[in-house]
Formats: sequence, C-alpha cells, structure tokens
Amino acid sequence: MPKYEHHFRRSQRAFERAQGVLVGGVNSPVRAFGAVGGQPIFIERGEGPYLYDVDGNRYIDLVCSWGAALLGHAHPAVVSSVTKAAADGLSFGACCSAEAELAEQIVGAFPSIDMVRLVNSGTEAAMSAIRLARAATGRTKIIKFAGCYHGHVDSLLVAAGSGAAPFGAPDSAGVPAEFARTTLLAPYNAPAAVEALIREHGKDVAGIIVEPIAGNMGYVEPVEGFLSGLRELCDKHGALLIFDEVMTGFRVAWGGCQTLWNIRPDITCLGKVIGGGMPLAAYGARRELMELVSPLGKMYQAGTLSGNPVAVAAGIATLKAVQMTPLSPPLQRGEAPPSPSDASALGAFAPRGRGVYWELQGRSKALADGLRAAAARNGIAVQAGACGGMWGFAFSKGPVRNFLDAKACDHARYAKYFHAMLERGVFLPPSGYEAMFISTAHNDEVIAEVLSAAEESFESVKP
Ligand code: KE4
Repeated sequence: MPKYEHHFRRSQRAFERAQGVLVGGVNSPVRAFGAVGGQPIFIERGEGPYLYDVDGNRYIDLVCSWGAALLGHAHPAVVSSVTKAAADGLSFGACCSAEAELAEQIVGAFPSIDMVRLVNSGTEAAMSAIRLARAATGRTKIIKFAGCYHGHVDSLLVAAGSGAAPFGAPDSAGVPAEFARTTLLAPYNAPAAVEALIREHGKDVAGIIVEPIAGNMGYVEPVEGFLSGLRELCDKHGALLIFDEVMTGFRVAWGGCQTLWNIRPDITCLGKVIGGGMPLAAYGARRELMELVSPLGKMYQAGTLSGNPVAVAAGIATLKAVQMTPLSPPLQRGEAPPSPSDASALGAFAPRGRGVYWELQGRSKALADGLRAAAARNGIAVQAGACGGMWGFAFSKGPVRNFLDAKACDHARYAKYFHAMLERGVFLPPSGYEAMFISTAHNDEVIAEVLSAAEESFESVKP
C-alpha cells in the first residue's frame, strides 16, 4: 500500500486555533493524540468506511466514532431521516411518537428489557443505571472493574479505562473521596475477587456494573464463567447486575453480548449505535425496576434533549437499516462465523434472514487473524480478538485479561504503529486503551487494504 505523502498543515492550523478556546484543543481527551504523540487530525467528512481530513488525506476508519457508526459514515438512509426530522424542528421538550418507536426496537432486541429511558450519552445511561440499582435495593456500594469505563460518572471514575487510562490518572481530580468510597474495585475476569468483595460488603452492594466485553482497556473478552459468575453472585446476594452495553449493544449482535451468551442482566446501558452517531443513549430493565424511575417512581432522572426527534430519527434509521439486512443467530463462544458464501444458507433462519453480524464477525476476525499473522512474520507478539463489529489487538506476548495486563502492553510500540498506519491511510484509535471497530461498509476490499498497510507498518516498527 503506497505510503501517502501526507501533510497535515491544515490540521495543525485548526489545532492551534482550537487550543486557544477548547481545553487541549479537544472536546474529549482521547482525541488529542496524547497517548500516541503528534497532533490530532481534523476531519472534514466521512463516507462509508472512510474519513477525509481537512488536508484531503483519506483514511480507512477503524474508530467508527467509537463504535457508533455501525453502518459507516453518512449512510443515505440515516442522513435522509435526520434531514427530514430536522426540517420539522430540532427539539420541542415535549413528547414525540418516534421516541416510542425507537424504544420498541430496543425492547424487541433485548429480552431483558421491558422499558427504557432515552438519555443523551453513555455517561448519563451509566449514572442513571447505578442510581436505579441503589434506588431498587436501598444499598449504596457499586462494584466496578479496573480498566472498565462507564463514562465520566463521578463515582465510577475510579481506575477507569479509555481516555483516563493513558494519562496515568485513572482516578479523576474533583471526585470527593466520599464518592469514590462508594465504589468497590475488582480486577476484570476475576470472579473470586468479586466474591471476596461481596462477602465483605454483601448487604451494602447495590450492583455490579461490567462491560461484557471490555473495550476501554484495549479489547478484552470475558473468560469462560466470568459473566455467569457475576449473575450468580448477584442472585445470591440481592445485588443487581448492570451490563454496560453502550459499546457492545447492537454491535456484537442485535441483542448485544447478553443475547450472544444468554446471560440476563438486571439493567442494561446502551448508546453509540442506537444514536447512529447522534447524542443518544439509553438504560433499560424489566418493568418493575423501570417503574421506580420518575414520573412513576421516586428515582429522579431527566433531560432537556432526551429523546429529541433528530437523534431518535438517526437511531431508528440505523436500526431499521440493520434489520433490513439479514441479522445473525447468536454465535456460540469460539464458533467460527460461516464464510460469506454460507450467507445464502442464512435465509433459512428468522424471517429477516440473519447474516449482518456474521459478516461483521467474519471481517473483524479476518482483521484480528491477519494482524496477528503479519506481526508474527515480523517477530512481533500481538494478541488479537474479534466479536461482531468490534475487535482489537495489543502488543503483548501473553493474553490480556485485565487492566494490569493492558497496562503492561507495549504502548510505545502501539504509538509508533498508530502513526505508521496513519501514514498509510488507516485511522486506528489514538490510544492502546481502546477497542477497534468496523462497519457494514468495510467490505472485503477495505479489509485487504488494512491488512496490506498492517504488514508494512509492522515491518516499520519491528524490533
Ligand atoms: P459517552 O458518555 O462518552 O457517550 O459514553 C461513555 C461510555 C460508557 N460506557 C462504555 C462502555 C463506553 O465505551 C463509553 C464511552 N466510550 C469511549 C470510547 N472508549 C468514548 C470516547 C471518548 O471518551 O471520547
């Protein structure tokens, strides 16, 4: 793949201007390239699997707006729905029928959810979910996992992953110790540690919040029995299990990890894909829990723009577009997706046919396997994995199972690799503490282009 003669002059000027009025020149820390060095690129537009920066450089996008762009950028059906909704007014602070339509799509996909509340960000969804767990149980403590990130909720900014991790400040300034004390910390994939915490705090643990696939300390899959073990512990001790599927919902499968692996959380957080790139997230649960939320119950939660018609239009159009393609039956752990040639056989499944998540899984698995092989050919150890449209890799000799493993990865080499790929027209997450994504627009040709750039990039960073 030819190394572009990239230049970033306009991005540099844009960054200088932004630094004058925006903190660090960004509106979310990870975008500042602090973890990989260099200056951030400024995007002018996106189209399908591509991003185009203000200097005219084209990139294959493996960030996909941190997972939101399941259909790729500027999908015609989504753009026309948003344009039409916007032409009728942007927000009214009053009810619109479309809100129930999106909620019905969510309820239809997640058997654990009878009712939802739409909010504006994953942070709001997680904050409301833990408030609901406390309201439902009358308890105060929440167990979270080091390296997991649930947005910048005060009490959950403890050993947080994602943008907090690379700055060596997983605990945030400004969060009173009293808040942090309501959060109990366990290593990811360590059910025994959770059991010990619950044994010590049992009657005061309101809930356990977990990313069912951790995407904020790189890409870290749950080991066999980890999630089901959390379910059992919650049942035994009267705590509520909260799946933060902001990243995995509608991305790894139509019904997220919980339908892939048939584990039923009490509360689910969703975001990203359900907003199709617009600010929209949600939390949901069985009816008896959700009826504790105002105006029906005593747990207050509200939002000026919650469920606004434009964001909801983007979400409905996104989910409808996915539903119109064949979906996929839940892949069993370790089950290889059928090759695309099997897609024709998929029609035998549910009326809609089922294939889009198999296709995503097949392509993200091709990326993970291809990168691992290309790295090995260059004497570099890489761990890689994939699930549906989510995948990731890390420069590590051994498996990455928790935050300690993630921090021990070779982040310096990742930074070099990031820039080597950027020069070859591939945009990776600007931090080794992130997962990667593809969209339905990333066809086999795009995957081949990424693997070609990967081969050259591993050559350029090999020891
Ligand atoms: P937002 O508040 O950023 O919409 O969502 C917070 C959140 C909650 N739960 C999970 C599992 C998440 O991954 C996120 C946000 N993800 C990061 C990317 N790892 C957002 C990127 C950023 O912070 O700029």
